[in-house]
Amino acid sequence: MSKLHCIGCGGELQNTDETKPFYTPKSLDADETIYCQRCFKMRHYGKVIPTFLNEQDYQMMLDNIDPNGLLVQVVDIFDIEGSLIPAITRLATEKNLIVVANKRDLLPKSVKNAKLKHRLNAILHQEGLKPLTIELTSAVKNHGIDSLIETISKHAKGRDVYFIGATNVGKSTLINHMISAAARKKSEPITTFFAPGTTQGFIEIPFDDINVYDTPGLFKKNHFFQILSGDALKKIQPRKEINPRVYQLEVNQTIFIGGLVRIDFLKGLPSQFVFYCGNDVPLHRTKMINADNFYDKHLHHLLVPPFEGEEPMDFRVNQIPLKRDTKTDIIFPGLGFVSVKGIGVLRVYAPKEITPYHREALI
Ligand SMILES: Nc1nc2c(ncn2[C@@H]2O[C@H](COP(=O)(O)OP(=O)(O)OP(=O)(O)O)[C@@H](O)[C@H]2O)c(=O)[nH]1
Ligand SMILES: [Mg+2]
Repeated sequence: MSKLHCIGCGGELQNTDETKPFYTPKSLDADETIYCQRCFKMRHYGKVIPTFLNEQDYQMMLDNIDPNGLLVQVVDIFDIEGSLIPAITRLATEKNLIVVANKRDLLPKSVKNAKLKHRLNAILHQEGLKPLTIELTSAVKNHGIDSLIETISKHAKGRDVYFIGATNVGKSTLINHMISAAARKKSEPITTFFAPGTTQGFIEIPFDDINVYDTPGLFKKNHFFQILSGDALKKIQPRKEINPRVYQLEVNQTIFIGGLVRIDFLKGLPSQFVFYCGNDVPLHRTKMINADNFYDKHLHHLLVPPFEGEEPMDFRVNQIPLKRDTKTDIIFPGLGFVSVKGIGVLRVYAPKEITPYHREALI
C-alpha cells in the first residue's frame, strides 16, 4: 500500500501511536484527505506544537530534491541573511534559483520596490547567490503572487519546483495563495502557523503541468524564536506595516528595545537611528549613566517583553562599528533592525543566544 501523507504538513501518517508524530485516529484506507492530529489541533485550536528538523535531517531532505529541479528559495525580508542556509547556497546555481523576498507588507510602502530589489541583489551576491531573478511578495496581502506564478512558469521549463528556505518565512502561505490566485482546485489548504516548524515533509501540489513541492523549513538558531514563546513572541512579531521610529541620539545615550536589547551610543556625532520593529514593541531612551537603574526599575513594566514572571534576558555585549558615508543596519533576527546614519561605535546588549549582525542599510 502506498504511504499516506498528511495534507497539512506532509508528514507520513500513522494511526497506531498517539504519542508519535503524524498520528491520526482515522483509518488510513479512507478515501479522503487527512490531516494529522497535530495539524488538526493547530488549525482548529491555534495550539503551538512546533517540531523541528535538525541540520542533518534538513540535509537529508535536500538530498531528496531532484538535482534538475528549480529552487524557489523564500527569505524573510526582515532577516535576509539569517534566512539563508549554507546547504541551499551550495545547491544553488545561476540556472536553478529564484529568490522570493516575502513579508514585503511589513516594510513601509514608501520604500520603492526597485530599490529593495537592487539592495537585495547586492546582499545575495555577497552571500554567494546569483539568482535568475528576485521576486518581492507579500503572501498575506496577496502582493506579487501573479508575478511569482509567471516567473515560475517561465523558468520551470518542465522541471519540478521546490519551495525551500528557513522555517516560518512563509513558504506554505505563498503556495496556498498561488493556488487560490490561479483558482486551482485544492480543497484543503496546507497548514501555516505563526510559530516555526509547521511543514514536516514534502507536499506535492500539481500546478498546471508543473509539480510544485512545499518543504519543511530549517529552524533558525540565531532568532528570537529560540528564546521567546507565547505572548512575548506574539508581541514582537510585526503583523502589519511597520512605522519606522526615528530617534536623534547623542553620544552617551542609551535606547532599549523592550527588555530584549540595549543599545549604548559610545562614540560618534549626533546621529539618526531609525527603528524597524513591530509597532507594539516599546522603545525607551535614557542617559547611558542611568541605563542600569532604568532597566532594573522598568523591566517587566515599561520594558516588555519579557513579561512579569518571565526570566530577564541573559545579556552578552557586542561592539558594532559604524562606518563613514554609509548607513548601517544592525539586525536582531526576529525582532527587527535599526538603521544608523553616521560614524561611531555602538555597544549592543543582546540575549546571549542571539548574535546581532550588521550590513550596509537595506532601505
Ligand atoms: N506579515 C506577513 N506574514 C506572513 C507572510 N507570509 C507568511 N506570513 C506569516 O508567517 C507565518 C509562517 O508562515 P508559513 O507559511 O507557515 O511559513 P513556512 O515557511 O511554511 O514555515 P515552516 O513550514 O515552519 O517551514 C504565518 O504566521 C504566516 O501568516 C507575509 O507575506 N507577510
Ligand atoms: Mg510550511
